[in-house]
Amino acid sequence: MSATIASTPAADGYRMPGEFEPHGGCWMAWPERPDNWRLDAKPAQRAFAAVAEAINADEPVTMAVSDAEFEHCRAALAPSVRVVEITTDDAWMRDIGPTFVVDGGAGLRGVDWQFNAWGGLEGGLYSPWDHDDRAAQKVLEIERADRYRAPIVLEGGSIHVDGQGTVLTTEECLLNPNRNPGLTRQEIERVLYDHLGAESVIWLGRGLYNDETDGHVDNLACFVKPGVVLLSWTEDESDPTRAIARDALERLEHATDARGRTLEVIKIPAPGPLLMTEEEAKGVTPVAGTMPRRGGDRMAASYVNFYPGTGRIVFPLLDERFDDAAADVLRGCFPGREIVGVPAREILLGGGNIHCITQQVPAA
Ligand code: KQY
Repeated sequence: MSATIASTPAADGYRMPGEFEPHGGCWMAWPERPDNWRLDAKPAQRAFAAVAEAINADEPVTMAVSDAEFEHCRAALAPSVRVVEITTDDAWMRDIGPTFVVDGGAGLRGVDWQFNAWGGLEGGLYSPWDHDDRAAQKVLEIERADRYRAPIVLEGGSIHVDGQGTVLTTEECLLNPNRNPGLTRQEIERVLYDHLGAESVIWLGRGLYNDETDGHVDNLACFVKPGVVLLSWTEDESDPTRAIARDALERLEHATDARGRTLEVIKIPAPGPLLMTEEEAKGVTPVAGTMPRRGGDRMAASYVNFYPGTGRIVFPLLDERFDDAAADVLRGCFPGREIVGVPAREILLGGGNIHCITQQVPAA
């Protein structure tokens, strides 16, 4: 049973914890749509299964899947991964799942944001998206967690929090007219405060170059603990991502968090540039109204797009030239946690990465 509550998490004493805090589990969704995942999604399914297994060794994973794919998905995953039927339009649980909030005791509830497929009919990635918009409510039913239906369009990948009152986000996404055109920056901040139990927003500018989400922060920067931000970084002056990263660094260096701290910024190398090959693009079945895939397209690749499990960090292996260096940075950020890399190019080809396809349930 999950009730819909008319108040807000902050009014009820709930807050979104930092993702680096302990978890009770993790949700994912099974990829299927052939207009986003090449070769009928078979390579992506293998990649999702590897991510699920890597996380499930540390904390319990639940996989949402359609009825059509149920048996195949069930057979592809270890019995200890829970598989449940939930219809979705694609497989981005970060963006369609609930943002869980806790009260510091046993209370666990969820914020169900409105979802419009990253921009609705103004540059969104597919239509319709109504199954995705109902997914968070279904997850909350299964978790027996009460639900707040938020008054704005927002995807989970567009925010990070430090769990101590600070939200990190980008102007490119949250102020984009294709999300909440009637709302001012201050009105959006108010909704974030009310629904995340926060008091302060640090606004970065643009997200990664060519990120089809309109610049989700989860590809650019994240908190690794209160007061410390990890930033995707390149020294390559010819890469358009360079100016984006420099602007983010400057904003972070001048920011203070909700507790009045200045931030320590740790840089993690960006992979690539990584381009989609002709063969990869050809494997996607084009459908009018969905994001076209072309050989040579620059992909928005980042090691910041990892899953911080309670005991292990599951991060994307993307580029042999940088994978080890990225692992070393993550090891320094999360002492005592195992650092586990999973091949993730097939997830990247669909437009996101490991953080985008996962949603943590905080320990309550
Ligand atoms: O990165 C994400 N959070 C979602 C990416 C969606 C891509 C759809 N093709």
